[in-house]
Amino acid sequence: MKTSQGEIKRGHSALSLSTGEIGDLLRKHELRVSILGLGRIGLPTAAVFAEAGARVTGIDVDARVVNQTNAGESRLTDEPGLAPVIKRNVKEGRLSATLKPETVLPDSDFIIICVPTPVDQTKSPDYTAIKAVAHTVGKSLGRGSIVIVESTVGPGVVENTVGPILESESGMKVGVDFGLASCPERSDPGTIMKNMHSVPRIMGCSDAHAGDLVATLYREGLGVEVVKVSSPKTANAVKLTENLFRDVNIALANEFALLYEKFGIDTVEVINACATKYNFVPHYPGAGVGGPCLPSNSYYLIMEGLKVGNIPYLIRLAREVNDRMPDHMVELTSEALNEIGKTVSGARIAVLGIAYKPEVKDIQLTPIEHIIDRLREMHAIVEVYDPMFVGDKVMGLVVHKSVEDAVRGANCVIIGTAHSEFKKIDLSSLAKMTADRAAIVDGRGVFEPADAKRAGFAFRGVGRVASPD
Ligand code: SAJ
Repeated sequence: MKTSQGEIKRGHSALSLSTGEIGDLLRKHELRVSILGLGRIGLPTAAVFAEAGARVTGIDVDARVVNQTNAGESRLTDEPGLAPVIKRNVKEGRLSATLKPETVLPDSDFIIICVPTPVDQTKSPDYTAIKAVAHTVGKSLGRGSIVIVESTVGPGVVENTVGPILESESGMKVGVDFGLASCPERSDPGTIMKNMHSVPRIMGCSDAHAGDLVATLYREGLGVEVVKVSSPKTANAVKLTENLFRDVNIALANEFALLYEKFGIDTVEVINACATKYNFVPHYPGAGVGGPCLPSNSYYLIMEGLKVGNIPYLIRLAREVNDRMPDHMVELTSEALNEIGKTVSGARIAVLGIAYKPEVKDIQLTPIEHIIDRLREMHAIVEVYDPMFVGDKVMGLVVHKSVEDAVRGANCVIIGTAHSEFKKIDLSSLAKMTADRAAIVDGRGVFEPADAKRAGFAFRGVGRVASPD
C-alpha cells in the first residue's frame, strides 16, 4: 500500500501474510526488512534482500557505516560482488541505513539481527550487543513483525534471552503477537555474496507459521534451500556443530603434525593420501586457528554446558591444541634460525601474511599476532607484508608494499597466511632477496620442503619434514 507521499506504510502484519504473498510483496517492493548490524554479515544480507526487491533499512550504531551505506559504498573491500549491489540498490531507493531504529522498526515485516557475539578475555561469550539490540527492537517492535537472529549464539539463547527481552520491552508475546526465529549466518568471509545464493540455510522457529514465512523469505529472497529444524535452539546447535566439527578436526590435524614432525613424516602428504578414502574429510595443520567464528564458537556451547553441569571435553581440548600452534611456530622459527647459526634475538624476520585466512582483509583473532608479539619479545626485528593490508599500520608495524620490501636482507621468512600471491613466489628469487643463508618457516603448507631446501633455505613447516634431510 503506498501513501500519498509514495512512502510505504506497512498495510499488513507479516504474521498475517500467507507464504504466497511474500514473493508478491518482494516483487512490488512492499516487503520491509530491517537489518541490525551492518558488518561482515549484515551488510551483504541487506544488499541481497534489497536486490531481491525488499525495501531494506540497515541499522547500525556507527555513523560512518550508515553514511557510507547511504552513499552507496562499502568498507568490505574484500567481498567480491558486494559493492555494485549496494550502489545499485541505494540508487534505486531499496537500500538505506539509519542510526535511528525507532524510525523503521515499527513498520518492519522482518527484523534480522546480525550483530557480533565475540568471547571476552575469560573465554565467556559476550552477548552484550545482542542483548542491547533485543532491547532496542523490543522498544519499537510492531505487532505482527518477525524477528530473525542470524548472529551465532549458544543453543537456547534466542528462546531464553532474546525472546524474554523482546516480550518485556514490547509487552507482546512471542508466537502470538510477533515471530522469533533463528537463521544462523553460514557465509565464508571472502566469498559471502556467492554463499548467500548457494549455501542452504538452517532455520528454526517456535511458531510454525512464522517459520514458514521466514523460510519463504530466504527461499524467495536469496534463492537458497532452507532446511527447517524444530526450534531456534536446534538451528543454533546446527551452526555450532558444523563449526566445532571443523575446529576439532583442525586440532586433530595439528596433533598429527606435532607428532609426525618428530617422525620425519610429512603430515600434508599423509592427509592428502587419506583424502583418497571416501569418508575422510581433510583438514590441514597450520599456524593456528583465527577468525570471528572458530576460535570463539566452542565457548558458546561450553557456556551452555556449564549451565547443565556437562562441560564438553573434546571441544575444549581442541581449542587448547589449536591455541598452541602459534607458539609451535615460534619454536620452529628458533630451530630454523639455529640451523643457520642464528638466534631469534637480533634476527631480521619477515612475516608474509597476517590475515586469519587467505584473501580476506581481516585479522580478527589471527594467530599471527601472537607469533609477531612473541618474536618481538625475543628481540627479533620483524617486518610484515600482507597484500590485503599494504601501507596499513597493524600490530604496531607498517605493512610493506611488497614481498621484496619485507624480505630484503631477512634471516628468516615466515608464511602466516596462504594468500594466493605467496604460492607464486619463486624460491630461488626469494633466496637472492634474503640474507646470504636464510630460513623459511611455513605455517600454511604453501611451499614444498624439497623446493625450499633446493633453493638453499633452512626449512621448517608445521607438520612438514625439517631440513636438512
Ligand atoms: N584452518 C586451518 N586448517 C584447516 C582449515 C582452516 O588451520 O584445515 C584455519 C584457517 O587458517 C583460519 C581458521 O582455521 O585461521 C578458520 O578457517 P575457516 O576456513 O574455518 O574460516 P572462517 O573462520 O572464515 O570460517 C567460516 C565459517 N563460516 C561460518 O561460520 C558461517 C566456517 O563454518 C566455514 O566452514 C568457513 O567459513 C568456510 O570455509 O566456508
